[in-house]
Amino acid sequence: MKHTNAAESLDSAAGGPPRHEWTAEDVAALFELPFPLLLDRARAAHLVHFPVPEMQISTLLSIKTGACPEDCAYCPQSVHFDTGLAPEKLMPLEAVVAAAETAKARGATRFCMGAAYRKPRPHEIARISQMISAVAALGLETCCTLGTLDADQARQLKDAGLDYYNHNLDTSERYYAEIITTRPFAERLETLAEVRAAGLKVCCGGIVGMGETREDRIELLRQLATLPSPPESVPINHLVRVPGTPLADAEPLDPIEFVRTVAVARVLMPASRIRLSAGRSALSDEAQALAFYAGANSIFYGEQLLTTPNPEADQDRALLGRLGITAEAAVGH
Ligand code: SAM
Ligand code: DTB
Ligand code: SF4
Repeated sequence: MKHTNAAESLDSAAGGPPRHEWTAEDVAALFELPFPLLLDRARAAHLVHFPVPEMQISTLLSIKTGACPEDCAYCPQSVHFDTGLAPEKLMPLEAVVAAAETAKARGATRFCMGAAYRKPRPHEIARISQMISAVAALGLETCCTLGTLDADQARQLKDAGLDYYNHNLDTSERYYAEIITTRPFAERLETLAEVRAAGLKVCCGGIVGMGETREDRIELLRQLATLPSPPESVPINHLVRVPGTPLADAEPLDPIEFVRTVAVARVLMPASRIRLSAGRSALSDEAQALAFYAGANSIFYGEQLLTTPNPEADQDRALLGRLGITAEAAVGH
């Protein structure tokens, strides 16, 4: 079969170095593989880098909520949409540390602090730097997502002890223009370059189920895999449809297509952690199990994402137990 051969000739799953020069045709050929063959390919890629069935567990905290000036059509925190969300100022240091201690006690190894900013201001960077240092001192990996950063800001966060910076491409460059008008796609690439230059690890992925086409998913994954270095962490979010946002009534993505997206991400970025990110509440245990088999090996753990619900921690513990997947041990600092 033509499409099978095309994809086979492109594989980095055989143990060779990850390749960065994927074309849209290459990526399309992977999507078009019969589902069992795609899973075989993803599984082979996965086992080269992750032979042990372990899940990396992150916990999210919204350290500054709502009233965001951006107009991201999916987001409950944008000031442009009435989602009934109560805005909250930047949290005090002690409250952030208390939340990080709880997350650690529950088994998280990474603590992600998210803020509804377009770009943080100097005094905000100073306060967040204190939070990063305090969370790192607990022995947790640290991650922040604060919007656009310039070179100085990225360096300040690095100096404070930040491990990862999350900044998503969200979707293809073409579809992006229909989803966000207040922040150009190119600015995202610039922020990612500054984050890399500062020596931070990159967490960068996107959202599916926003009414995009498969071509958009292909283009998103191609762009992620061909960044100058692939992101260490790749969150694949399934849109959480929030009433009041323009995407409240978006058609949910077929779970099989969702798993295909995870599997293709795994083949394209074999050494990265692929995170089954927002939207797990809408996926059955079986669909999640299939996504883990297809290469997802990181989740957000805890009842709340930033502003929307996530599966209960007990439910997740039970699911991982049923699947025989253990939690990755803390890395230590
Ligand atoms: N304001 C910063 C920014 O956008 O860069 C950081 C916080 S923002 C909430 C982080 C990411 O959350 C977004 O890039 C988007 O991918 C994801 N996100 C936001 N709302 C979502 C939703 N309803 N469903 C799925 N993912 C969502
Ligand atoms: C990411 O890719 N997903 C997380 C994290 N990065 C910051 C955020 C998901 C947010 C879901 C909507 C909410 O809870 O507000
Ligand atoms: Fe603001 Fe981030 Fe939400 Fe966009 S995704 S509206 S930048 S909080």
